Amino acid sequence: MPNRPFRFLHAADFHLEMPLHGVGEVPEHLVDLFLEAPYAAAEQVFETALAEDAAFVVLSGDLLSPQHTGPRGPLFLVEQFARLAERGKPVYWVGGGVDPPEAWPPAIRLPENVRRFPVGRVEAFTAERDGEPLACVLGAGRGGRQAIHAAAFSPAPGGLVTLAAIHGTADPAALKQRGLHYWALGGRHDRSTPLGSPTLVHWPGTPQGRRPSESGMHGCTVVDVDEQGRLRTTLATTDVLRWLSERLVVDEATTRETLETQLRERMHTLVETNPNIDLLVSWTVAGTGPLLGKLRRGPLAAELLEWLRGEYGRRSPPAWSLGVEAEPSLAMPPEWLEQETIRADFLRAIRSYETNPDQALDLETYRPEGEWAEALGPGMARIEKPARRRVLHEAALLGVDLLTGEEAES
Ligand SMILES: [Mn+2]
Repeated sequence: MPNRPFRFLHAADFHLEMPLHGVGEVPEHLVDLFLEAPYAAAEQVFETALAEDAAFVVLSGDLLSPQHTGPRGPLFLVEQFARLAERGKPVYWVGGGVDPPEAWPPAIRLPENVRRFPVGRVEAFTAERDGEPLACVLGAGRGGRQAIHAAAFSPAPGGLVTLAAIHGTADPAALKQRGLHYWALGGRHDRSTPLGSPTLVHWPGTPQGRRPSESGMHGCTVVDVDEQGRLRTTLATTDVLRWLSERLVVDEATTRETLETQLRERMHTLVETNPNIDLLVSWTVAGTGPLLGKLRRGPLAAELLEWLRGEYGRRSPPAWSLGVEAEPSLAMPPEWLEQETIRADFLRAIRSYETNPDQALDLETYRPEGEWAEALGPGMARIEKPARRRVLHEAALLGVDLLTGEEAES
């Protein structure tokens, strides 16, 4: 049966309760944007649905924690939903970790066009246009952290395009077997499509990156469905502030001047490829040579940062540099292990932990009291590979850095 072509919009993880974070200080001219970005980006999602004339909108959870936003969050969503209602566009919203249906404040009424899914069982809605069915939208809220139960989802009879809205992760192979057209997933802040046709499995990511690690473009996904029921996804960017992580490589011959030229050239490329949006750039310098040592210690990193901020950070739109850091690398002369120094003792101890996986790290003694202890969880004492390898590597880097004198560097 040929389908009627249509278009819908898929978004998730607005996290209206979560401001931007992960930086030591926010310059005065970016403060408002830091606070407003989650709302501004979410508004862009609804703006996109209207501009692209999506038949309906699928929201895959973690839109807001009403407890933490206070009334502003729910009132904002109601206002946006109402804009879609005016144009006859339904919203299918499945709850995630922070937004199960019962978290919604009962005093704020959701517009009629919003369909919510129950927790723990699958409910099916039929999206229509002019009285004709366009698609079957399945969804189920999940309690706690249980895995997605793929077998509970089945395609609608008669070949009607079927979507499933779920918040969480699942094995794409298990989802593929169900024969649905589209898995509208939520819960990952990066955009990803682990499986293409004929079953599309897709996370649109959060509309707005929240911290330095959530770098690159963020937005929502416009999905086009053709007569054959084939789907095509397109990113619509919605972020109002973009985090970028840039890595430069230097060598023995690199001088401060050539590094400045590299920074300048890269910055121009960033501004060109990310036009009309405020940028937050973290710089990492890798490679070899004396300049790296100078970046690790001494005023060079701070001076470069000051220069970058002066040159690019106060333009409109600004490209604000968050930091300039030398990439940690453990390139060290082998004789360091043989010496009669504290550094050598330390490195030998690290190596012993590396070569004897049964030797417990015994980090329990360093475990802080109170709230932090809870955040770290009980597993800290029993760190497994590859976390164990990473911890040892970080410890070695830090130890070498602290136990190596200035002269030894040159
Ligand atoms: Mn989330």
